[in-house]
Amino acid sequence: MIARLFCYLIAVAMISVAPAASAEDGYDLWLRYAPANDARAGEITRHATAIATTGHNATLTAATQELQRGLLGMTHTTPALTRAVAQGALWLATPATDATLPVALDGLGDEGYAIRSTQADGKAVTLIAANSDVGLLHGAFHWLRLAQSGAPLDRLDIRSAPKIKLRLLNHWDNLDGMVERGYAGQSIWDWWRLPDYKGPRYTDYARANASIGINGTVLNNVNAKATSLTAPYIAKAAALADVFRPYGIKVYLSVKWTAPMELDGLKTADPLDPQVAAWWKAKADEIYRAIPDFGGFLVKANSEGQPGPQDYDRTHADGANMLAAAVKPHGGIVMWRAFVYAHDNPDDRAKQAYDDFKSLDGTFADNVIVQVKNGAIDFQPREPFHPLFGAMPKTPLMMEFQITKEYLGQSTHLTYLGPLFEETLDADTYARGKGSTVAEVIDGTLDGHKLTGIAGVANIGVDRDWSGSIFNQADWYAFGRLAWNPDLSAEGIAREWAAMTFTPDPKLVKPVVAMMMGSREAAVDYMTPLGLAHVMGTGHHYGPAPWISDLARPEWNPVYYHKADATGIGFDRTKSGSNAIAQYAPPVAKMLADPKTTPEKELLWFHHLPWDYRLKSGETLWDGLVHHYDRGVAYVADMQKTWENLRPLVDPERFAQTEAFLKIQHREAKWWRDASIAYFQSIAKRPLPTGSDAPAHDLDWYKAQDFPYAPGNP
Ligand code: GCW
Repeated sequence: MIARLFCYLIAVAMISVAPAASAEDGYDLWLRYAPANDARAGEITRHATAIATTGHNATLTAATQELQRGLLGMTHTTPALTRAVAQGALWLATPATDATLPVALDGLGDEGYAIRSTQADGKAVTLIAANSDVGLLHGAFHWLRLAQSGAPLDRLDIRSAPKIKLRLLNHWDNLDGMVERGYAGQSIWDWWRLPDYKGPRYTDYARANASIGINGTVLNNVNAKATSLTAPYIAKAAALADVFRPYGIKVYLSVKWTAPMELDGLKTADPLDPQVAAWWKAKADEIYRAIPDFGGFLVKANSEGQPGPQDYDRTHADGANMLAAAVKPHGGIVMWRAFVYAHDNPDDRAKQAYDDFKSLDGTFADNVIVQVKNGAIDFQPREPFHPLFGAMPKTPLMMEFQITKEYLGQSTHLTYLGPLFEETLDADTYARGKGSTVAEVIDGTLDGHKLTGIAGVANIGVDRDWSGSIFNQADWYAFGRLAWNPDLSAEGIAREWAAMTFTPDPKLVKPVVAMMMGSREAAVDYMTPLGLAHVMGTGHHYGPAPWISDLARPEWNPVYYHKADATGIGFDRTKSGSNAIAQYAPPVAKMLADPKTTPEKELLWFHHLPWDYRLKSGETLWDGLVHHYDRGVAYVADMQKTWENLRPLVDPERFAQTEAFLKIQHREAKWWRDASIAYFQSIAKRPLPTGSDAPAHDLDWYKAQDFPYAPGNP
């Protein structure tokens, strides 16, 4: 009896100390499928009494399994898979499985879908229809998004097709597991144990990406090693391609220009040398034997020390076209990066990519797409759109965004990138008159291109939460959603994400979205207000170091970018300076020629102005600068308060992570503010405006900070 009681007590104790089965560590991303309340669960169940489909293949299985997984999570019941439609069924169909469908599929391409509440055999059903199975998978994820976020499930009539063809992640993952500019731990590619061991995480990666419409992934760093093109590594990439294929995701590789020399002892990598071209053709053939749907190559050439065709007095187009010919017979493409600037070019770094590429317009092969960063320098908290957008009408240009936050607080700052992406996509290039947005350049509508693309440098690593923080997941999510449809709003995307990641309860969604929406501007305020840029610490880019001036190359030094001196601050890119503004279409150039018509948020990017220049607010530039820093810090303090109020609505683990990270962000925002003010004040020699506190330390203290082990630094 006593023994039995003892056992009972142990059992009770175990129950009370065992972690909740639903402990949240972020691994499930936005695919949590958390239990819905009774009313909502009933509603969801009524719209998914069964899953009807007659097709059979890995992609369809992925779709039906995802629906079953989602429904089990949300409603605690698993609908049966049936061949015949039942009342209330989710019906997945393509023209191949069902000759007559009560919905037109034209215009949906091979990745889009329609979702419609309709009748079949006299029964009310929700039809998910597409031209292809991958379209059905995307449709299934859309339906699950509606179900998870509390949206109505009846009277649906949705049609959706991607506006951009290539929607890719770029992994800057090295073969040794280190991720360049990665803040979420080591690479998720376990190269060592591939191809034999394909862990479950690869499938979850594919699910997450397919759920937001990403259809390709470049596995390795653009600072590439030739080794990734050897037979063992091709086999490893092929193993990953096998996992991703059912999810509609293709594999691509970054290549090192001198691979033919390094791997097979060729004497040159000259793109016009027939032996070099033959080597690449044979290499492409070898890759396609292992990966029949291989996507193609991504190339960083003649950039930051990487070799390239210019080493042989050839152009970027010569290089790109030679590689393009190698993959062309297999339907592959070449993505050639325009991120170039040279140590021996004394001209403004912001001008160099345009100067190198503009004249090559029209000379690229038809399976080459030029990949251009959103701005002309390098993923800064804010950059004006890159002048190449709109300037190469005969060449398809693809966008490169950085999802990993090299310059925006790395893993711990909550700085939602949706508004940054949106701002660039919505920017008007005026290239073919008013309304020629960057989005229209990259979705091909402006100049009639069919090959279109957008890439995001991934923020993914082996951390349980994938992205280094729960809120960084939103950047991955937003990138995918905007890649599918660049016209979506960053705010709407944040709403979807917050509802799925936490709860659809408006008591959470509203404040979380409000906090996210202003968070990037806050980072701009405390790091690089009014158009300042690239004042981060050398190498690791973590934290402020606007004083650095002693590095070998001028453009490695923050002082190069802000040009603060006794007379004022900012980079003169007008006629009196580098004249970078002339690279923009005339109406844009005209607007930027005058500080009064330049958007104030980009002021010091284009103009060097006196410290007492009057801002639109009436305050001096110096006072305004200080107020921006103040505002940035205050915003983070407000986010801390908002988050604290949400404690009852968020699970403890994810609450605690964000709480701790906001504390770090607040401390670092203050550090940014104080260090920047201490430094600029030593040059401007003006008092702080009334109400603004003096920096906590003197300038020397900030200069003495050192971060030898900051993550992500190659
Ligand atoms: O932003 C800079 C980074 C480098 C990166 C480079 C690039 C992969 O600091 O780490 O290298 O851009 O985009 O090529």
